[in-house]
Amino acid sequence: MITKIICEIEANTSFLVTTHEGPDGDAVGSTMALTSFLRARGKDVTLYYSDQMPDTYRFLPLSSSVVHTIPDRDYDVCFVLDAGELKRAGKEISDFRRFGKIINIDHHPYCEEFGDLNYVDPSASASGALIYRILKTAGYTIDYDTALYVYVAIVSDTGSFRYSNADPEAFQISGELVALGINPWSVAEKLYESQSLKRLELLALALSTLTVSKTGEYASITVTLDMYQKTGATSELTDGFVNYPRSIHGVEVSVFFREIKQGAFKISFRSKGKINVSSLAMAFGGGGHHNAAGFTLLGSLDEVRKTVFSYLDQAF
Ligand SMILES: [Mn+2]
Repeated sequence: MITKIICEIEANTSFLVTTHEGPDGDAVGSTMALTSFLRARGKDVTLYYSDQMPDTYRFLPLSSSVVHTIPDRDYDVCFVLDAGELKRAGKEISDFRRFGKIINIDHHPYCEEFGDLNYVDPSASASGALIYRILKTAGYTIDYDTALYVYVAIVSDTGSFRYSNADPEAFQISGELVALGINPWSVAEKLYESQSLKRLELLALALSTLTVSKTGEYASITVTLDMYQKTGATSELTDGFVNYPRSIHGVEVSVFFREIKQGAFKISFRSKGKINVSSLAMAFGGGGHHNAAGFTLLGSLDEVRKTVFSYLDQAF
């Protein structure tokens, strides 16, 4: 599959590169690594995200070339990375048909085969690792910026090498990137030690909603629309909030309720490892990984909480 993808790259000239809504570190890192490779090959590349990316990633050199509107033109190939399903790339991409081929590169276990080519490997730590394999196979000499993108992708998706997907390949690739000049502390400082005050103020409000189940096996926090108003924070700043309830001793699954509009909530699950939250989320029409999954529910906060908690009570 890697060879087929490289052939498509060689044979074509214009590329649209995109990823899922609410881009995270892997989404940003993998698309930027691919973009810098394609541009180094003299290709004409548009890097498009349906949503704004979190400020955290603004230090990445290619962040200035990200667009949020698809240009009115045709492309030979559309790359969709780390998306799981095409609709997660946003409505503009799902409706966009002005490309010859679509290439899907992903590591989600239940990735829909929506591409003309599908390079899906759930055993990979990050989509960034899949891009790295392609770049190496293509014989590309990884420059500093590309190394930075791949490193950000892997660090983000492995929770700084703490999650079970931090496999030998994740360490091996990262080792090569560090040898190329990547400084783990300076990246960590950018990603984790440069929070805005607004984010911490929002987190304080979110933590005040903490609930723990009777058995102590799951815990939740909530962010509502009025909390954004109170703090002046935006939804991008909630990235990582879901991990706090999970950090409690004995809690296996954390639940994060995030109000996306009046009467609609995005629910994220994070597992410590014993529970497969991807199958829990599938019961609600969502999906994800063993340790991280999500879905959307309509209703008031009380209704949504009741639905999710009674399902979890049964599941446990
Ligand atoms: Mn990923």
